[in-house]
Amino acid sequence: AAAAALAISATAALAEGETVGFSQIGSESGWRAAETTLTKTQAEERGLKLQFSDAQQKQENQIAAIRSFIAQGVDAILLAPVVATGWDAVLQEAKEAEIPVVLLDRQVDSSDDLYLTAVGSNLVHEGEVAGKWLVDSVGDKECRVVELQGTTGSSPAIDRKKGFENALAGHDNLKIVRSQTGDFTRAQGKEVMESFLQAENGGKDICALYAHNDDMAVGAIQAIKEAGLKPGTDILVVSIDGVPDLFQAMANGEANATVELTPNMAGPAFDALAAYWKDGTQPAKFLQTESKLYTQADDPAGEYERRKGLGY
Ligand code: GZL
Ligand code: ZN
Repeated sequence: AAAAALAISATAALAEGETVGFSQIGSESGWRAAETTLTKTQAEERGLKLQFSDAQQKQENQIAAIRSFIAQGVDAILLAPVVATGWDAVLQEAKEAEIPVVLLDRQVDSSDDLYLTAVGSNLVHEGEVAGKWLVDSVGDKECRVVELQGTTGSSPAIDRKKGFENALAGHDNLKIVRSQTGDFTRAQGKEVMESFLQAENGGKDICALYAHNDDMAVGAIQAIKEAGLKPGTDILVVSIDGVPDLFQAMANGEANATVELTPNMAGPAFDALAAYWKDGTQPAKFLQTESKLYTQADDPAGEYERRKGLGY
């Protein structure tokens, strides 16, 4: 009986001390940095050992990291996939090694039997919420819209574009006149916005900017100010993530709306893994997180304070 008890406690201990490999995209945005921080702190709190890999936005680095996690024999893999395609082979290798994979914040086009579950927002819906806010804000006024897209080929860039266009459908007074990737970064958001401003009569012909994330919007706000225009009034600014600096801009009247994306994707992921490790529980294939609209009417200064220091 004593030996059996010892064996059980050893198993329990193993469940506590699981090792998880995390293939993170990089640190392209404040939101991504917060996701990384929250994942590390939650792994610690749960007594999990986290092997962290920063892919610097390169899919080949993510694939190499996953292969090394498989070779190490980790107990699970977290993957935030930089783009949506090209994962079948490596996910098949993880499946054959019987290592569960959980997707964070972006989707893949692989069949869902190649991963345990995916944690993330409804990316199309986020674009719809942003678009609906703009449609409601401009009414029947003619509105030439410029769009800063996320990383080319990533599921957020594809889906947030689709959702925004869904919302504008039927409102012909709103037209997306320019659309280009800013790769989810402030620097490129600023650079591409500068080219939009030049191409649109110094920005006088631009009514609104839709940015697929707040970091590109913050960069674009800088460009709009340097062009001598007022972001938030001359050019409306709507984006997605809900990072502190966007709330700061909103409090200054320089941004108008953002759709919040929780950086806590690891919580639901670790919960699903704990249940799976315990008794093989199969979670739903998609664990959807909330998408909440914030505007200047929603105490942006308070929202800034609440989020500051959460690792953004
Ligand atoms: C969306 C996530 C996006 C964020 C960006 O789920 O993948 O990646 O919106 C980040 O800030 O670069
Ligand atoms: Zn919707």
